[in-house]
Amino acid sequence: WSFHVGDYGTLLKRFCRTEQQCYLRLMTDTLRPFVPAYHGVVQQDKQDYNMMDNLLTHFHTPAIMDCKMGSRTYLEEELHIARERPQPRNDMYEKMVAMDPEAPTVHERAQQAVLKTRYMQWRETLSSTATLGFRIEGFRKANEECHTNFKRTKSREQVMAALDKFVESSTHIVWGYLRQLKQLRQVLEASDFFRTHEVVGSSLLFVHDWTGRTGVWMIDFGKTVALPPHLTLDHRTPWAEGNREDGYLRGLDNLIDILADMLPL
Ligand code: 4IP
Ligand code: MN
Repeated sequence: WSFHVGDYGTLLKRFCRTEQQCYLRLMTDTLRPFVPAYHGVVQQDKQDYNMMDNLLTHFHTPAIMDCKMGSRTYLEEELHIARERPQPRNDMYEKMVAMDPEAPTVHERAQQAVLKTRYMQWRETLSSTATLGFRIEGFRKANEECHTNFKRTKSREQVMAALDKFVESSTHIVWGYLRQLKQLRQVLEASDFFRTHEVVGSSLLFVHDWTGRTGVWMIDFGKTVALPPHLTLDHRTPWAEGNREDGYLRGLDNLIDILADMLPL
């Protein structure tokens, strides 16, 4: 795994420069309350780590969920690389046929390999990413194993059913998440960091426990990159190659909508 629990309520995640740059900027942005506090780089057994707060510290046997945000899960940059130096991957081919033996094309079958962008796009359309702008990656309820079988959770109804399982039908918990997501949306819409970054492959981490406490944080900035000067995103405009739009806020709008529909009228 790429991270582990450090001392004094911290978390160590394998060093990634892109992610470090994001955390440094985020610590001075209005988004700061919605990301784990960043504490710099530490070395352990010759490996560098980004050190941040462990968000689970103040919860009691928490339930956690990871939602990958945005309608695109690979960078435009990765698309350029795939064209200039295509590197078909056997591991992704294997993951693909394991889920659907019919999915690869004749050509891909002959190569026993698929391009990363093709694999990522396929995963986007199989799940709710392409249509709703986010997908559930997995969740773990208190004292249970992880549930990660959401690769085909695609329709609004399927997503709502999965969310309802995660919160165990608690309207109190749904209220808590809804309030925090609406706050997050307001802050995102005014954030300099957000306006000036393509945010891809980033997740929202949902945490709640039996005391009724809830929390939502933005995590995973390994593919969140600064835009060229003078280019900004609204994160809602549909993607067309070159515009760098990621659909993040469209996903958040849909997530808020679905949670609101889970509450009694
Ligand atoms: C994974 O596919 C996830 O999309 C990873 O994203 C991604 O890493 C992997 O690409 C890809 O194989 P599955 O979820 O279908 O297994 P995440 O890290 O958010 O889980 P990147 O680095 O693109 O985020 P590779 O190239 O690391 O295999
Ligand atoms: Mn992730």
